[in-house]
Amino acid sequence: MQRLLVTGGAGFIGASFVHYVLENTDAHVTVLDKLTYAGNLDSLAGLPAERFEFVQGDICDAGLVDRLVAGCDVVVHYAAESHNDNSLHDPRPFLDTNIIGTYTLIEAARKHSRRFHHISTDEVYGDLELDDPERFTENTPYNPSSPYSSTKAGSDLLVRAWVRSFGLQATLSNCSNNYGPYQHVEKFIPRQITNVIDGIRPKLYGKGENVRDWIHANDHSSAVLAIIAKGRIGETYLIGAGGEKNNKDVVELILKLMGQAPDDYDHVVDRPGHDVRYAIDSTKLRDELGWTPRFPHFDAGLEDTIRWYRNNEDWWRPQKAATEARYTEQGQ
Ligand code: NAD
Ligand code: TDX
Repeated sequence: MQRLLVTGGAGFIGASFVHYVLENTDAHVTVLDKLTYAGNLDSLAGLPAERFEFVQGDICDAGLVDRLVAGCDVVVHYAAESHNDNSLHDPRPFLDTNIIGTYTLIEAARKHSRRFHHISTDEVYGDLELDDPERFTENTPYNPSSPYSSTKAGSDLLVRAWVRSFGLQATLSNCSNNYGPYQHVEKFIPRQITNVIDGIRPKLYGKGENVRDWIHANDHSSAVLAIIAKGRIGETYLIGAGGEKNNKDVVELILKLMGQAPDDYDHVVDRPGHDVRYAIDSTKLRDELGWTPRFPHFDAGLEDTIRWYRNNEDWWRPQKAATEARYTEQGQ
């Protein structure tokens, strides 16, 4: 039985991964999470005690990290400050967690010769024009736009350098935009679903023409497990499910699925430096590791996600008012 140390396991994608691993393998999972505003223990409720342990702590705490890494076989590193809008207002925590936190983990993984998998984002590649026929590949040059994506790019480069200079047994993955249960209400899709539930009109930045390449969080999890099992050390794998949609279409679909008029939303001030389009070419992952998405139908996945937010108001309600108050202050 493998012992996984999952950082950031109380966040959106980390929690989805923990559920996925416990349901689909016999691994033991230890979660290390600081429980920032983005972490929620309720996302990990009801997991089997004999295969799951939660440790509250900071990935920048070298002593704690050293002890936990020593006690595991594989580190799967999700913990991050993850929201672009926050990074534009207060970049400092992004540098601490995304750069120093990653450094702290790879130093421990190097010392104890542990397998390491680094979770990253397609945003490290910058953006594409709307009419660009190309998509991001593993060979696209890094060109991040925001404090968030630049710190993720920095963390990727640290991991690559530790592979090359110190022989760290690491793989990396850069995934497109995730959606599904347990996502914080600050993010686009849950913000709009919970706005509609609350009778608030959805808020679209700028014209709403920006394109994101949506993937269900469970498909991200199955790809990460495939890379941990079969990925080649030192390699990067792009994860995407061919889910390009512009923001306006997504808002209109949410409104339609929730029984509202499709034009019942507001345009608000645009995000500074707003990336125009992300699109992933996941050929390497599919051809080398035989991975395919199991939830490729965005409309059906979105309908399930809407149902989850309707049925789990207790989970998101405590964060909603403060999140909307912050957006209102920002004119968004
Ligand atoms: P999230 O903000 O929902 O969760 C982040 C988690 O990390 C939280 O539980 C938080 O408490 C924890 N954390 C933050 N700082 C910490 C610290 N210093 N020490 C320990 N724990 C800390 O983020 P998410 O959307 O689940 O993203 C998880 C990872 O996936 C990130 O690395 C992100 O860059 C990457 N990613 C996200 C997406 C997406 O669409 N959300 C897409 C591609 C990649
Ligand atoms: O209210 C909103 N209205 C709106 O139009 C919000 C919150 C967002 N948007 C737009 C901005 C983006 O074009 O929707 C799109 C998605 O926004 P976010 O959910 O903030 O995601 P994004 O900035 O694309 O980044 C996400 O995907 C890549 C994650 O937050 C990152 O952690 C991940 O790396």
